[in-house]
Amino acid sequence: MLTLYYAPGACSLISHIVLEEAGADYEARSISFANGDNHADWFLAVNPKARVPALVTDDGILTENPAILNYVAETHPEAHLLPRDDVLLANQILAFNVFMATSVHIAFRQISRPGDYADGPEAAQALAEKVPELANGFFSVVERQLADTGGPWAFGDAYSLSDPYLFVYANYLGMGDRGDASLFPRIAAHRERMLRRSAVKRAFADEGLSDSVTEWFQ
Ligand SMILES: N[C@@H](CCC(=O)N[C@@H](CS)C(=O)NCC(=O)O)C(=O)O
Repeated sequence: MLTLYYAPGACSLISHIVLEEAGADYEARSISFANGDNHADWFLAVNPKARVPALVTDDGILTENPAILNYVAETHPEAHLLPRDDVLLANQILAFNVFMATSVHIAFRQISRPGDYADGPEAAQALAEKVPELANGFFSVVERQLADTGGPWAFGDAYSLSDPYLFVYANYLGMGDRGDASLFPRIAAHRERMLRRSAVKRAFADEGLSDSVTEWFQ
C-alpha cells in the first residue's frame, strides 16, 4: 500500500496523476501549506524538506517527483509508463522531467517563494520580473520538442512520465504572471489532451481542482 502526501494544485499533482495512470493501490492525503502542515513535526518525520510530494511505501519513503514517477513506473510495469527496451529514451524522459524540476520549477518558485532567494519586496519584484523571460525560453525548447516529435505526447506516439510533468507546469504557465502561454500552441493542445485523460480527471476530482488554473489557489 502506498500513501501520497500532496497539497491541492501543487507539483505533487504530477505524482498524483501518475499513480492514477498506473492504477496503483494508494491513498492520497492532503496537507495544507496555509495551515503550516508541511512544517508540523509529524510531516517533517515524513519529509524533513517540508515539501510535497512524499510517497510512503511499505519499504521506505520517497520524495522528489522524478524519483517517485520512476518508482511508480517500475513497480507497475503493466502500465507501460517507461520504455523497458530503450535505455536512451527512458533517460531522455528522465532528463525532461529533471529539466522541469530544476529549471522551470525553480524559475516559478521565484514568484511563489521569493523569500527563498532574496529578502524584501524590491528583491521579490526583481525576481518576479525575470521569470517570464526565463520561462518563455524554457517552454520554447519544449514547444520545439513537440514539433520535432510530432506529438501527440512529449516523446511522440507513446504517453510517458513526461506528459503529466509538462501538463502541471503548463498549467502554472497559464497563470499569466510567469510567461506567455499564447506563444506555445503545441503545449496548449497537449494540455487540452491531458485534461481529457481519465487519470487526470480523477486526480483533479480528488484535489478539488477545476480545468481553469486561475481558480486553483483562491
Ligand atoms: N524538487 C521537488 C520540489 C518539491 C516542492 O518544491 N514542492 C512544493 C510544492 S510545488 C512544496 O512543497 N512547497 C512547500 C514550501 O515551499 O513551503 C519535486 O519536484 O518533488
